[in-house]
Amino acid sequence: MPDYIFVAITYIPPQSNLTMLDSVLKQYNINETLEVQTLKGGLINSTWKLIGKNKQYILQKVNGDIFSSPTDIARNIKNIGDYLHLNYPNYFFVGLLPTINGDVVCNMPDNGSYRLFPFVIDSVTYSALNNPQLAYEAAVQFGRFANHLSRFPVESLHIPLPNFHDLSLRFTQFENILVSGNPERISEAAESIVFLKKHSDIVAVFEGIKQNPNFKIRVMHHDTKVNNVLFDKDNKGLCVIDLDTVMPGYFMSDVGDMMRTYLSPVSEEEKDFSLIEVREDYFKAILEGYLSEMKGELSTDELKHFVYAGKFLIYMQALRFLTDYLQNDTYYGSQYPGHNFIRANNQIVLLQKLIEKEAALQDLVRNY
Ligand code: GN1
Ligand code: MG
Repeated sequence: MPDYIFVAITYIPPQSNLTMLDSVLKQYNINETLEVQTLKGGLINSTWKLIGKNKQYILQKVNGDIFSSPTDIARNIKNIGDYLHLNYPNYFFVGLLPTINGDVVCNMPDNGSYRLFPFVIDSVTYSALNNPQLAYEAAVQFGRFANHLSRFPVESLHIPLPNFHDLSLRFTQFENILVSGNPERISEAAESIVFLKKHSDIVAVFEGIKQNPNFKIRVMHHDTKVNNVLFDKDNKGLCVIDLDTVMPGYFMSDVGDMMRTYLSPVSEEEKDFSLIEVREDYFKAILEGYLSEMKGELSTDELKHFVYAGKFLIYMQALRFLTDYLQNDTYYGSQYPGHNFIRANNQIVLLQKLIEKEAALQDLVRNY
């Protein structure tokens, strides 16, 4: 068994985890001594960076409670990678490494599914942005991803999470939990609940979009938060990562999550809501970056809803965090009491700030 040096972790992994790591890495024929770092940032899967003498890897355990078929997801990633490689040979895509059996996912009996990526040496990620140029670079990356896949057969994709960004369904789930959820938490959240109900016009607009043929169903990433872009040492965008949720969807999913995570100087984890802001220069950077790749693809109706995309996604994330709080944190988990309540209220403040600036941002789109 190779040696593992664990760093940057908050607990010593039990022997059973080491044995599991050993068995997984055998499947990839990796025998060298590795430094293992636990990467935090994603809320769903577990992620480690493995540092060997010459090679570095990203190992992930897919959360099987949420993703029922890691193999189908791996197939999506492979099919997209093959398509991009064929049609855009210079496009930088981080694909999955095969096991010794040639599989792109490593299913361990009774212990879930793992997968391995090469680590992109010298790449960096950010959880919040302090420079609009980074927002521009990230938006170019997601725009390019969508543009290059605009002729990919969208219906051939496996749908990992059915109705994932169906705002109508998210709203119904929220309404249902107000009946069946934790009663103390429901009383505690009364103000937030009133706010979210008051803004259900955002759902009504979505209902209209579903009926409008000018909104195209596209290959969307569905998780364009800023830590899903790799940058190089000079802060140039390198590529997009975390392709679990790539599936058919509307442009608002990708543009909206960029707005949700690039506009404010602080992330969804921030407890001091006075620090939440909507920065116009960052909006301009997203607009210019995304449209530099997607302008020819978006319809007039879609373009008119560019600002709406932010409202759509931030509102949905607030619903999802609050719903989870009211259902005792069964989806996102919680690292301290009230964690998902804080996250939900953080997103509510962000939505308020966006609505305050809506007219000004709409002008920026009009004048683009
Ligand atoms: C989850 O696990 P992660 O960080 O990639 C979630 C996204 C949310 C995000 C909020 C499958 O993404 O939809 O926007 O948390 N992914 C899933 O941070 O639910
Ligand atoms: Mg994700």
